[in-house]
Amino acid sequence: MALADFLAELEQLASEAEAAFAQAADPAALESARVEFVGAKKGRLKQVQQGMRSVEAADRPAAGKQLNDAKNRIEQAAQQAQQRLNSSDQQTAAKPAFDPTLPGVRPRLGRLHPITQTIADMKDIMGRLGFTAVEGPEIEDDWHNFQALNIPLEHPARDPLDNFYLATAAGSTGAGAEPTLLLRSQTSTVQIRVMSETPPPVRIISLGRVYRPDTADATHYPMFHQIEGLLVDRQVTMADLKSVLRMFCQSYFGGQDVHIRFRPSFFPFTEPSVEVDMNWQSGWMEMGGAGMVDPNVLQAVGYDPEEVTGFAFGLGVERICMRRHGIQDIRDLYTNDVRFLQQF
Ligand code: FA5
Repeated sequence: MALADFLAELEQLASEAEAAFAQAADPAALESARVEFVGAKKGRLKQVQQGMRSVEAADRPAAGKQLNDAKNRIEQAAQQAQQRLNSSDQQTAAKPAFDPTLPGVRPRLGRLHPITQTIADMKDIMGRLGFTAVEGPEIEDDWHNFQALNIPLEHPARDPLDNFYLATAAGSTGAGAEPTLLLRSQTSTVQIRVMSETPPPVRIISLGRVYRPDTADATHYPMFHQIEGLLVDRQVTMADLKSVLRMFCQSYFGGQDVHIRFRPSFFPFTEPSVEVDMNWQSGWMEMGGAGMVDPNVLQAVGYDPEEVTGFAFGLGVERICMRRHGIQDIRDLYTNDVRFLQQF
């Protein structure tokens, strides 16, 4: 046999063996490739090796060297295949078997902020007392935030130090033809919006953010939430107001030992007016303001004060949430410390 033919046969054998070992996908395929190529008796390598006898004597050393190279290539391919299958075996063994009988694992979801939870509870309780929740804008004009609420131009409640006025297109804060705009300082604005658009009877609540340039301390924050309530009908009395607020507190605080008290006070848009406190630590904490809707306000929205009367209240949502959960400092609600928030 000519040396060139022998070498071609060897090359063909080696590359077929390499391909077969590379494709072996499981131990059985690996074993059958071994038998085919390097089997002790009938392996194809053995057969090619026997063909070396017919190569010219002078060419045999070169043929022998090439035979050894081919053997090495085939052995290496077999070893690599073995290693590949061993490591995929280990990976499969490392994975725990899927057990369809185990209970499912719940995804780790976030949770609602305590203020969002409080607002939902308040809507629920007041809804059961027959109050419909309505929304109002956070950017308000002078009419809804002050004028219609019986707060005249010279009233100290309009002081720029107590309100977040917005610069208008002309760059002023409302002097001249531009309307005065501000971030609403109370949800009482919604009373005016509702009464201007709806004839009596009215029975609504409105919950949302309000803004005041107050210095933050344990019970004050520059942005906070209020729940506003308004009921206008024939013969509504102060006793109705007190009953509704007591029922609300009883329902919201449940079995907790929470007492509320009413103190005479003054608001330009209610007459008489009260402040509502709840007991807190060894004293009292102000919860909100309330009173009978002032006849001037009823008139400003086109209602007849001889026909209808009403009560209104505006309570601080944060303080009520703090009282229920024993939160000592309002700032904890807005620091966004996950360890704090996870408790609710
Ligand atoms: C008012 O805002 C009135 N609009 C309430 C009202 C409505 C009276 C309807 C009559 C009729 P006052 O400014 O007191 O009232 O605020 C009400 C409540 O908001 C306070 O009692 C307190 O609970 C809460 N509050 C006020 N300022 C802050 C603040 N900076 N941070 C947190 N809560 C506050």
